[in-house]
Amino acid sequence: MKFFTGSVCLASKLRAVLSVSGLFLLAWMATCHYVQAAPSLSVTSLGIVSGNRQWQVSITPDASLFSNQPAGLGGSIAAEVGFSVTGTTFVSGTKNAASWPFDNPGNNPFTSTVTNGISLNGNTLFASLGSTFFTSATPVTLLTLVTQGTGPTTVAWGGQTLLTGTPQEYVGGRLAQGGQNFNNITGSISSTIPCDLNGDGRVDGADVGLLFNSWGNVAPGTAADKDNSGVVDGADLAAIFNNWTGDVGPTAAVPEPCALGSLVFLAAILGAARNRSRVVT
Ligand SMILES: [Ca+2]
Ligand SMILES: [Ca+2]
Repeated sequence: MKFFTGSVCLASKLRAVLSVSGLFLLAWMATCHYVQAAPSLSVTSLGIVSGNRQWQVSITPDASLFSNQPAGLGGSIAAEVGFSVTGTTFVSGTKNAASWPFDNPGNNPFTSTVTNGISLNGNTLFASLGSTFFTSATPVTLLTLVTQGTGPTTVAWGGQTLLTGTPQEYVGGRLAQGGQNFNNITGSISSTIPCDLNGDGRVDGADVGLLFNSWGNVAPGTAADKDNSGVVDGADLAAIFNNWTGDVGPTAAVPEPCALGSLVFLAAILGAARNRSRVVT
């Protein structure tokens, strides 16, 4: 479904079209843009907290889907999204209950059953939640995810397919707003570790060695110059020690130098689900 960026824009352009000529028509065509109206999902890394990684899942409503309701101009959102983490497991998934108080039923692609709210199972987590009435198109936290350990990993989302029907229909994660379903909500985010100079997922002696190799005056942007002071010195060494992870477990047995940006992460992870998103009003 496509929408104009704004009714003011539409009205003013229509006047231009009606009043004059093709020149205005051309101007209208050049300045009015169609946009894809849809709420969106984003995930950010909150870094390492108490020995585990934390991630924040946020939803941004689309204001063009807001409608006048007794509570004012706005709308609610239903979210049904599966998450998967590579190489480790989920410790917890906690919803932002103030904004998402409703545990909706949703077909869980990982269990092939209908589950309500948040369902955690090892390295997968499924969330089917309904929101309060939003009146602003600003990001609102949906979930805080915690994954086990500090090693490098990737959290991916989406990837749902319908359990029933032939052929099974790929729908990705699903967000519902304004009485419409928006499918194919997919993506992934990979962790980064501050001061991991060789990108092996740990901050340890190898990184200290790299730092000493660059000791002294350096060019701007040198990786070991953590504070961008133009010199690699004790301050940068202190930064490494402040982010020290040492041996972080199983992932440490598989060094992958400089591989954080090139790891092939799982994309097709999630199972299948008949999605039953509904908008809570
Ligand atoms: Ca390292
Ligand atoms: Ca420095």
